[in-house]
Amino acid sequence: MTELCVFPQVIKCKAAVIWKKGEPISVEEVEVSPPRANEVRVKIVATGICRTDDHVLEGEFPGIDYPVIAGHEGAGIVESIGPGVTCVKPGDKVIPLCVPQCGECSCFVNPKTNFCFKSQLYQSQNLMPDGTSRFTCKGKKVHHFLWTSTFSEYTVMPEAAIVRIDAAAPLDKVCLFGCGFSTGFGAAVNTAKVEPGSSCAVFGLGGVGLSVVMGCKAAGASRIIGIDINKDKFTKAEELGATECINPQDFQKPIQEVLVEKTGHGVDYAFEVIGCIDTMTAALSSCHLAYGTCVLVGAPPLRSEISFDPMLLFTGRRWTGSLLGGWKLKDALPKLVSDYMKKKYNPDALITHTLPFEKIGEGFELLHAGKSIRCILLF
Ligand code: PAD
Ligand code: ZN
Repeated sequence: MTELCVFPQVIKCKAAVIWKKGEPISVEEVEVSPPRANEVRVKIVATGICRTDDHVLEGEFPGIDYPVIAGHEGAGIVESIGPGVTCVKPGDKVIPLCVPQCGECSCFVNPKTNFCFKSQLYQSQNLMPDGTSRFTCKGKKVHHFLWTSTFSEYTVMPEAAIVRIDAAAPLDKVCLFGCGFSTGFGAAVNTAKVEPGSSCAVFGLGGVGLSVVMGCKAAGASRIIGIDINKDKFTKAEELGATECINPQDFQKPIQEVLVEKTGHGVDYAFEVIGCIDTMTAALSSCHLAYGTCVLVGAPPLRSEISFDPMLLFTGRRWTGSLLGGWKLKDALPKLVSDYMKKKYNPDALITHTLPFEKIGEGFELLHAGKSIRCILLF
């Protein structure tokens, strides 16, 4: 083991490869090269399935070259480190960061944002920073995704994209801090800065939307209206803090008109957590005309455009987006996890299914059928 840490070798392990967009995900044996300078190799223990991974599967995520290993909501243990790595050591429990903190770019130094110009979301190459990949399968190069690629038992990332967490943290639960929970909760408390007594509308009650509900509740919102076309999501939404839930299909008129009628002049905060153009404009229109804020959380469909009446903004509504809940993840995640250990948050409520990694295909079927909130895969 000591030798392995000093002279890391290529590791063969299982991973789910997406060979081409639109093709089913395929569990394969892959080779994972050792970490190079300033890189870390991690043994993933648990990973969630997020709708964003499905966007990669469907070819709806921007800047993806195939074949690729998706997965970005994972937690694991450092297996080996490359030269120059100081932030973690073998044996540390870690969470890979889908938005890194490079420590250098203009966003890093600006407290107003958690964006990073070194992130794969900005530099649309799904390879390591030196332009190469650490993954091969059947003799072919396989691409990384967001530098996380948690659908592989072993994965490599730059040290900017990893953070150590509490050694006692249960990895099969805190993997949700890698994306879903942090994204939704942070969209409410960081991006929108929901205030006590305010009214909120949450469009989409999946794992991320339910985390927005939890964030609105924690911030003291007095009215939290959940909106979904799948009524099966309502019970959990109400358990987690929604004060009422509605299905747009139950109304003759557009959902924004229903919400404006229900609240007088519209909600203080609306969140779009679906990733659909129509609900993005509906969410904006359902905000208070003078001081409502609409936060886009759902990932926009590839090459989509929105047209809307600018009067919607002219009267004072604000429209913004939230990436990973606005958290500077390297700084925020260890604290979020330690607060979880103190039972301050309950992301466990999002976990509806736990499956062995080999059943990843079943996990995606559950998501497509609207039966799961979060399905955790265990290696
Ligand atoms: P999910 O598929 O589990 O949940 C989406 C929910 O929306 C489901 O309950 C659907 O029934 C519901 N829905 C679908 N269409 C409609 C409609 N027209 N009206 C009302 N409800 C509808 O997804 P998720 O919670 O994992 O992710 C939600 C989105 O957030 C998705 O686009 C994902 O890519 C994005 C995301 N963004 C970030 C970020 O950093 N901004 C991070 C993680 C996920
Ligand atoms: Zn995600």
